[in-house]
This record gives sequence, C-alpha cells and structure tokens, in this order.
Amino acid sequence: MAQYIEQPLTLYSRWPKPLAVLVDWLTTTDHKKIGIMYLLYSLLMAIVGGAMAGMIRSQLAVPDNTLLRPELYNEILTLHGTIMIFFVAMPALAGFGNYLVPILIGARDMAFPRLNAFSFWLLVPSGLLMLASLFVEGGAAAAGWTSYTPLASKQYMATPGVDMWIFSLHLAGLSSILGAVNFIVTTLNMRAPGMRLMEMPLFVWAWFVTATLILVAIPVLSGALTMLLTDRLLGTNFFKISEGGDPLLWQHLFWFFGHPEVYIVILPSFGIISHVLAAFAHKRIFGYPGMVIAIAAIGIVGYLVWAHHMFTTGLSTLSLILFSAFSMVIAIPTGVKVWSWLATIWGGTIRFTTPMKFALGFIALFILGGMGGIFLANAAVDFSLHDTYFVVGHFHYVFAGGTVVALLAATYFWFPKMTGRFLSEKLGTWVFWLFFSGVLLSFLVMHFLGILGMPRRVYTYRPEFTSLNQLVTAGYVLQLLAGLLLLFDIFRTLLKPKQDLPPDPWGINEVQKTLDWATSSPPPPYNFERTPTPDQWRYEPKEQAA
Ligand code: HEM
Ligand SMILES: [Cu+2]
Repeated sequence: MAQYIEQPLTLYSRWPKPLAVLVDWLTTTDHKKIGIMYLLYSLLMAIVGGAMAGMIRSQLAVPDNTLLRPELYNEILTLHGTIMIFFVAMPALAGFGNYLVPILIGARDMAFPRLNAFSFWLLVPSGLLMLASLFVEGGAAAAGWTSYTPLASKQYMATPGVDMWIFSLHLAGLSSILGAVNFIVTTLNMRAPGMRLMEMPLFVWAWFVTATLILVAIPVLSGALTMLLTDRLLGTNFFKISEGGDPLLWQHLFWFFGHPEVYIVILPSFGIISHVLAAFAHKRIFGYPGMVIAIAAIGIVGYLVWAHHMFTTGLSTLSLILFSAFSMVIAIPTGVKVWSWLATIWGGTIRFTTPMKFALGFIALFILGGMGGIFLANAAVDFSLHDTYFVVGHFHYVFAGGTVVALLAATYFWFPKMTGRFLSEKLGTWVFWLFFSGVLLSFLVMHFLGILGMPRRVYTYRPEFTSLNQLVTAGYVLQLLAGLLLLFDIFRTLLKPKQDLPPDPWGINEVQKTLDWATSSPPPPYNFERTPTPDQWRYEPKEQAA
C-alpha cells in the first residue's frame, strides 16, 4: 500500500529528488495536488490580505493618525477587499472543491485535468499583477473593491493601477469560469456507476450550484470590467454622463455579479458545515432533500436582489419594494439550512473536536451576519445605514464569521485526509477561541459604529469614535494571533513524519458513508484502488430492536 501511495516520478526518475518533486508539482494535472496548490496560494494571499487589514486597523487605532497617507489608505483598503474575495476566499474554496469533489463522487480526477491546472496557473499572473499595481507610478486602484464610476474613471483616477486591477480580475475571472465548467462536467459525468444526483454529498451539491453561479455571474463582471477599460483607454462613454453614458450602469452590472458572488463564497461553506456537523453529532444530515432545494433556491433568488446594494441611488418606489421583498425572501431557504443543521445536532452524540467547534461557531456568527442583512434589506432602514460601518460589520460577519470559519473547519477536518497527519487539537482550541472572539468583537462593534454614524472607507474619524475603534483593532489582534498560531501548527505538523492513519481517522464513516473516508489517508493517485460501489455510499440504517 505504502508503495502505491508514492506518486510515480517515472519521467524524472534520474533527477535529484527535490528537483523531481518540484517539477512534478509544477506540471501536475492531479486534482489533489492542484487542490493543495490552490490552498497554499490562498494561504499566502491571506497573509498579504491580513497584513493589509493590519495596516488599516493600525491607521484607525487613533483619530487623525498619519501612519498611512489618505491616498495610500484607499489603495490598501481596495486591495484588501479585492484580495480577500478573489485571491483568498475563492481559491481556498476551489482548493477544497478540487481536492474533494472527485473523491466524493468516486471519480479518478476532474473531467478536464489539464484545464484544471490551467485554471490554477492563471491565478499566478493575476495575483502578481494585482500586487505589482501597488508599485506603479500613481499607485494601485483606490476606488474600493466595487470600483464605482465615475470615481474609477480616467478623469478621477488616472493611475495605470486601475487598469492593472481590471486585467488582474479578467484573469481571475477566466480562471473561475474554466474551473466552473470543469466542476459542472465532472459532477454530471464522472460519478461512480450507480451514484444518483440525490445521493451526492452536500459539499458536491453546493459546489455544483456554485459553479453555475460562477458561470452566469463572472462573465457579467468581465463585461463590465471591459467596458470600464475601454472607457478609460479607448475613449468609449459607457459610464460618462456628459456623453450620454450612465455611471449607474456600472453599479447595476457590478451588483448583478456582486450579489451572486456572496453566494459563490458562502454556498461551498454551507457544504463544509453540513459535513462537519453531521460527522461529529454522529448522525446523518437532517432533511437532505430540503437542503439541496435550499441551496438551489438561494442560487436562483440570489439573482433577483442585486439592487439592494443601490437603494440610495434614486430607484423607483416599486423597485425599492420589490428588491426589499426579494432580499428578505432569501432568508427563507437560509433559515431552512440553519434549522436543518440544528436538527442534525439535536439529540446527537456530540464530539467537540476542533472542526466541530468551528462549525458551531459558524452557525452563531452566520446568524448574526444574516440578521444584519435583513436589517439592510429593508430599504427604509438602509437609507440611514448605507455606506456606514454597519455594512462593513454585516459583511465581515458573513465573510470572516461565515466563509473563513467554514474554511478553518474544513482545514482541521480534512487535514488528516490530505496529509496523513492530525493538526493539534490543543492548539486548535486556542485557534478557535481566539478567532471566534476576535471576529465577534471586531464586527459587532462595527455595527454600533455604523449606527452611531461612522461612514465606511474613511482614513480618519471624529474623536468620540476612538474607544469603539480601538475595540475593533483589539479584535483584529485576536484574529491575528489565531492566524499565527494556525500557521505555526501547520508548519510544525508538516515537518513531522506521517502518522500512518487509517482511511477514516475520525471514526465517522460508519454513519456518514462518504467516499473521502473510504480511501487511504492521503489517497493514492487516481483516488481509489477499485471503482467505488453503491454499498460504499448508500446508508442502510441498522434495524433497531423495538
Ligand atoms: C439573509 C441574507 C442576506 C441579506 C438579506 C443581505 C443583505 C445585504 C444588503 C441589503 C446589503 C447592502 C447594504 C448597503 O450597502 O447599504 C448587503 C451588503 C453586503 N453583503 Fe449581505 N446580505 C445577506 C447575506 C450575505 C452573505 C451570505 C454575504 C457573504 C458571504 C453577504 C455579503 C455582503 C457584502 C460583501 C456586502 C457589502 C458590499 C459592499 O458594499 O462592499 N451578505 N447585504
Ligand atoms: Cu447583496
């Protein structure tokens, strides 16, 4: 078995080992290695994006701070948001998706392995272009991750940094689109013989719906970016009011992409949480068909709500009513999911492992974030909260408390599968409590700051907001400590020898019956020694003595 697990390095067998291993990774088409490279990429970018958050919070630690020039503050703020969404959250979810989707459906690899490698490698020039834009004359893009026109037009932001931002997102978008095609085809065509759609694990369902969202939403972003680019460089007038264009067109296009984008980063997270909660409650997920329908419903209704980001732009009353109503409708399928999770753990034999702590923390923080969303979805309320720190608090609860916490759950949950080693449960408890309390503190306080009237995207503030801002910064320090501790543990664990773990190191698969725990840890090339058969994923409840 051990021999079988070693990757065959036939082509480079006479090269020195480190070189052979390096070339093997750089040229691989194995979905597991590509998945791990996505994860490493997002980890590196998380360090960059996290450092930028540190710069932002240092600047805001006291009012009238001169640490960052106002222009630089805007550049860092813009890149922080862009990097966290496109280069941290999406690649990390794509990493787990790449690694797990083929395994969970009993396939040897993705449908198009070379296209898969291409999707990953596109992110390298994309990320470099984004980071390099900080060093060009005029500086990086500074109009926020939403880059509203006219602010982002040539007239107000002449720096080539904006054009680099656009090209970078074009490349990242192409990467996502090609990846989405791969996920869709893989899910539809590569399932082990006999696996029905309604037998696929929820993580696979979540990624399938996410891929369809990517396929529809990202091209709209790419189109809008191209229009912005030609406005800036070729003299077109899509967004120029003086020439008959309309700056609001940018906002419509951006949010037609932007709202589905928030589901692109939350649906796979939902999938992760469903696996972890069921595993450590020692139960099957409650209401599987309802969960699938809820994921699909969120994917569809998510397209009807984009203008809730534009309530204050002078929409008609009818639009205000409709977009408010549809936005609140999203709370229904979301509620179905939360109740299913609660019913899953209800009466279960709960093991408080580190991934389980993160999964439970996810529920708490995501509910808080979602409730803020329901406030904002009410157009009348949004008129006074729009563009305040309330919005920043809301979306950080759902991003940091939702997506990032789910990613941490996934890291602890599947680390033994991917590397043959457990991360430390003792340190994991620390990582959890530091991160959970940091997120809870920073972003709760931001809601209060918003209600008190502190606007978002400003490099300074009135002195009466000082102590609340310092609480936010303190919350950042807690999150930073959690991150450093996790990094330390990952490196320390990877330097240790493999632990020779069984296929099901957590001891959960008797109930879960998912194929990730039916193959060795880590899995061999092409994942399974034999094509999986239905008895490996079909759950037959044992007869209970009455
Ligand atoms: C019940 C579910 C949700 C509702 C009703 C909701 C509603 C809203 C509304 C109305 C806004 C606009 C506020 C304003 O600009 O004045 C907003 C902003 C935002 N929401 Fe949500 N939201 C929900 C869930 C989520 C989720 C799950 C995510 C991400 C994982 C998310 C991410 C964001 C982001 C990033 C923004 C700010 C965009 C920006 O201006 O930069 N939301 N939300
Ligand atoms: Cu939205």
